[in-house]
Amino acid sequence: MTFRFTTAGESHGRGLVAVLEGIPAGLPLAAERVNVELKRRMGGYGRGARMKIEADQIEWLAGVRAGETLGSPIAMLVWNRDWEHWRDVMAPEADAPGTVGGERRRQVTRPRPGHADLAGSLKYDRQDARDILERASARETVARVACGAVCKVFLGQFGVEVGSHVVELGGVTAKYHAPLPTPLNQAADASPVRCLDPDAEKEIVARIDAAKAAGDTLGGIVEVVALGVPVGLGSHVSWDPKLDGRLAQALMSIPAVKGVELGLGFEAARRKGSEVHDEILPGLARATNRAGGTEGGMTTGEPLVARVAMKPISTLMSPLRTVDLKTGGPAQAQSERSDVTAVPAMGVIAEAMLALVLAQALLEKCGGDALSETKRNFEGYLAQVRARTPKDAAS
Ligand code: EPS
Repeated sequence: MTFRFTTAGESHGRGLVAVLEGIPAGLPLAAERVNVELKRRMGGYGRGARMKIEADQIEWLAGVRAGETLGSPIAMLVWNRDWEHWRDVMAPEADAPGTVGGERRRQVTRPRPGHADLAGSLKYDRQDARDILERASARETVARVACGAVCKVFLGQFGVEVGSHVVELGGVTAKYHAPLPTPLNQAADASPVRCLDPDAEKEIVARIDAAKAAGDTLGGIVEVVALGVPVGLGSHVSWDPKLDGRLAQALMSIPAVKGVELGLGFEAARRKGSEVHDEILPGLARATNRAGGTEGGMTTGEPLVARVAMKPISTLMSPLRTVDLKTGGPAQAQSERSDVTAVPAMGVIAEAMLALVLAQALLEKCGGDALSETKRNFEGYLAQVRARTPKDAAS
């Protein structure tokens, strides 16, 4: 069975659609399990007024019956409440009310540096950059989080748990000591910026307030973690099934993300081999997890640990220089309502992307049209791995 997902929808359009294909039949699935993730994504100190308008919830369109998946594509719909205010601007009809001389209200012709506005307008030959930014908007990640939430429920059946926390925001670095609290998200979600260090949290909130007052925006770094991942997901045999590469692509595709590290990441390049590699102990456990849970493009059985760096949001209330595409003359970039930071929300999106990659890799390993079949295959594989573990593991 092919595993894939796709999304459709514009930020101020009618709504967002998510389609996820490849989840086996028989997975117990309730809308609340998805909605709880959508709610988490809407949170975080530093979000703008838009999140006060929306109340993201899914409607099932397909793929679920009587509280269980059917094995068919799962389709979910999230309406945009804000669409009511944008009906004329976003109307699909050519002659929508408010269209004067073919031009819509709220045109964007002064592209924001850092956003998709300019490259998209040129590539797609659009006069109004709204044709680009409506889809480039991070609003699309609602649909990703919906698909990721289904994958989290699926992974939960195999004892895999995904969480995240903010490790840096606006230049403030959080201090925390391993091991991470469990459940990680319960601890992280208790903080307005999803940070485990209360001192850093205070400083981050202050920096967000200062950035807002200055009309500026802030970026940061999130750590996303998967616990309970079995050894051997992904493969070394070719470039494209390598799990580390797939994780990097999935996480890098999140809007505004500019860097992804696994384990020590860039720091590994600065250390000697003896300070990087994770020694193998009796019982095949590891002394450390500097690799971040992958070796040779496969999971090691240790926690998967990725760090994801997000640049500051490109809509600035004190705008940067740009060019007006209508006149060709210098101008100030468009400044519209936006967020000061969305780093806490990005952690929730990173969890979704990680869950999507892991669910696909687990299904590649174990297959199964029905959850019962996937579970049988999973147990069989774990038994095979256990049989390879030396009997005197504890010594
Ligand atoms: C975004 C701008 C803001 C954000 C939006 C992403 O929206 P608006 O222009 O409607 O105020 O709130 O993010 C979301 C709507 C969301 O759900 O995350 C942008 O320009 O990318």
